[in-house]
Amino acid sequence: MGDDPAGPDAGGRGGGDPASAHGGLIAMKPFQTLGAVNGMRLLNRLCAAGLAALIMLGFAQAAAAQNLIANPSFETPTLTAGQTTTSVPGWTVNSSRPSGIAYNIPELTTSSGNQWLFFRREISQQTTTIIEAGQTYTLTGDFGVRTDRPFPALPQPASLELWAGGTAMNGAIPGGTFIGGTGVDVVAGQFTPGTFVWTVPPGSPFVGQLLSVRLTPSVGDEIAADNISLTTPSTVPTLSEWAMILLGLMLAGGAALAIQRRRMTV
Ligand SMILES: [Ca+2]
Repeated sequence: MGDDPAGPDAGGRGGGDPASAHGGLIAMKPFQTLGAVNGMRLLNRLCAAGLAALIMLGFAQAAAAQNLIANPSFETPTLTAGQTTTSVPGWTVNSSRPSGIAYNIPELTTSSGNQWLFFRREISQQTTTIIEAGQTYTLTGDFGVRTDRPFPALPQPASLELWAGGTAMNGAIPGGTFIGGTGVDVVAGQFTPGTFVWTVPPGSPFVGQLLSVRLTPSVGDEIAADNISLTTPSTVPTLSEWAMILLGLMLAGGAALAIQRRRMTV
């Protein structure tokens, strides 16, 4: 028994000081493994949080970009180079003079997409948006004219208008009320933007009515329009606010990982 080399050693471990170097090393292994596992879990959670934030950022961008106008850039129907059409889906057209959609030409390149509207009389569209009390509506659009279709004098104004109520038909909005708009001085060979902003005042009689948009050329000659937009302010955080949230997540994650690594090396 006494010459068993394993006896005294085994007895020493079993009855030894738990704070000895040997015992301490045995105790550190599970601690380090647990720390690494916790670190990985923390990292996974941070990655999941970052992914969720990115997804929400995508939703925020989509919400901020929502346009209340149908066929706003006149990209429907899809044309090819050299084609034109008198079909303008989503809009009503005064057809007493030809209007329609054209594909880009050297004399005028669109400000959005590959196609733009040409019109010689007014066109209109009734949206599905019901006017809300206190809401702000921003109407924008680009107007131009081909370099080979000179007016007697340029620039000429085109009108971008916001209407309430009534019914859009034949380029007009009979029964509706003109809310306001902006004139855009059209020049040859390029599109010029115009903007009209309307905040519904307290007690407005238009609350509950449908919003409509009308585009009107000034002198009955051919004017081009493109990139019509009607939007309301987004209620989700802005891109800069989301960037701050992501930055905060990254800083918090970095600090947490640094603390975890420090604990593992102690
Ligand atoms: Ca377009």
